[in-house]
Amino acid sequence: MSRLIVVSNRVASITEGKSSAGGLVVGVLDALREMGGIWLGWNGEIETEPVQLPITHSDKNIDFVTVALTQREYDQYYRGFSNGVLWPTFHYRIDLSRYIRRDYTGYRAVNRRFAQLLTSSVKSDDIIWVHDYHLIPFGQACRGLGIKNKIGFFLHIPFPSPSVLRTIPSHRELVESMCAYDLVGFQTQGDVQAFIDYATRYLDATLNGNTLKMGERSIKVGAYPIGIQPDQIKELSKESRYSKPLDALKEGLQHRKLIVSVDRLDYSKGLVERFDAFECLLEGSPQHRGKVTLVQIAPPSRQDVQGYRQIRRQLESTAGRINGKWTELSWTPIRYMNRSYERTLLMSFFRVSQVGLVTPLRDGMNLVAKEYVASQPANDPGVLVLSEFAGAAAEMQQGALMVNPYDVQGMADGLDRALNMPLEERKQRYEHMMGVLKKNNLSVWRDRFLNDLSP
Ligand code: GDG
Repeated sequence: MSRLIVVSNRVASITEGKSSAGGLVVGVLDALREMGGIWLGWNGEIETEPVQLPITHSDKNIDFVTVALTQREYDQYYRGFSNGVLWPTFHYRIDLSRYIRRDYTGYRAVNRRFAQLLTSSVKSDDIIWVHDYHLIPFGQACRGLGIKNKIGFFLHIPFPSPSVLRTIPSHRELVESMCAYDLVGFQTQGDVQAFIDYATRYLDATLNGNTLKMGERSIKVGAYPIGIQPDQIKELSKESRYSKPLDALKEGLQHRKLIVSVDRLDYSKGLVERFDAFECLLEGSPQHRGKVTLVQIAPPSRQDVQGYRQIRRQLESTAGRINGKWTELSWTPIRYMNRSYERTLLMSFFRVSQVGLVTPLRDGMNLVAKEYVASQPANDPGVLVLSEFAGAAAEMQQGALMVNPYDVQGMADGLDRALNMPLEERKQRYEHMMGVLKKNNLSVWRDRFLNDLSP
């Protein structure tokens, strides 16, 4: 049987307990355990001297091969090009993209460096699975080193329409490099279509079924919506039911209704618009004043990238303004927390809430939307209010209340409807979404991708 080689920007530490690790990590680790293999990537450290040798440690049948980045590699590959150009552009925020040619050069160089790390350990029938936007040219770098194995690439974030993509000066080289893969997977059919549009229009590729032909090369493309492990999440959501933090949350609520939101603090997640929508609800529907609380958990991320500091300040001032205006002696409308919580606790917060509010301006998938639903009690489920621009919308639109995150009034109306939704309708919507989550779970995602890569 073939071994699996997983390549991603960050390699999860094996000390991460199963309950604290996110779904994706668990899914990839399970596949690696089953097939045996290697997980390769950055260890999260920055070294002052270029380090030549990777650090390898093994756990059962998995070798973890990790390297530190130099400060310059970090600045150019990670902070500069990946998070300063690709992330904003692929989320349609070209206003936040800062293209610097040497960052792009550094990005390619780190991709080559990672590929070189593989050359000594790759065996001829290994299957290579590359993850996400940090590593778009990794496959091409492998081909340049003579690696002929099956290599698949999965993009976790949206693939933008060609007119947006073309704002990145090196767009052509970037997408051409994706054609070194045997399979390129996206979260939604919309992303697949955007990729095909670009390849057929600007790279003279032709499409035959689900295969793009470009000169000598054939690339399979497809939508592989990432899933979760709904049964495990349900269990997690019950685990913390007698914990102190959950008690504290309930005590603070004093039987008020709870709307809960959880996102990395990122400008793509639509947090400001969401706070505005909550205020709009208070303004337009006085019956909710003093009766409902929005808990927003937003652990900071990428604080050394410009756009992230900006959104943090903007959110602080928006939350401060709204709370300043509406807070009463016994009620604070928005509880805004810049910190992370244990996974089990998050799921228990979901479970005791009446509404899960997930309103990104753009999102590849959004696993929080799926985790929210899986955490609900079947006999009294909360309502998911979901942005039509989350990848999850493609699968969940029949069960969730769909909103446009650019329409503040529309989101307020959605919240009002969710807070007043009768039990029967909530149950129907929940059952529908649970059906989808069980059918497209995390192992289905992984197995479909790996089977298509190496039938
Ligand atoms: C990218 C794409 C795509 C959040 N806060 C805490 C915490 N989380 C967990 C959530 C969830 C995960 O982090 C976030 O996943 P998302 O999918 O919502 O968003 P991104 O981080 O932007 O992920 C996205 C995903 O890749 C997978 O393909 O869906 O579109 O952008 O699992 O629960 N976990 C803990 N504490 C927190 O405070 N423990």
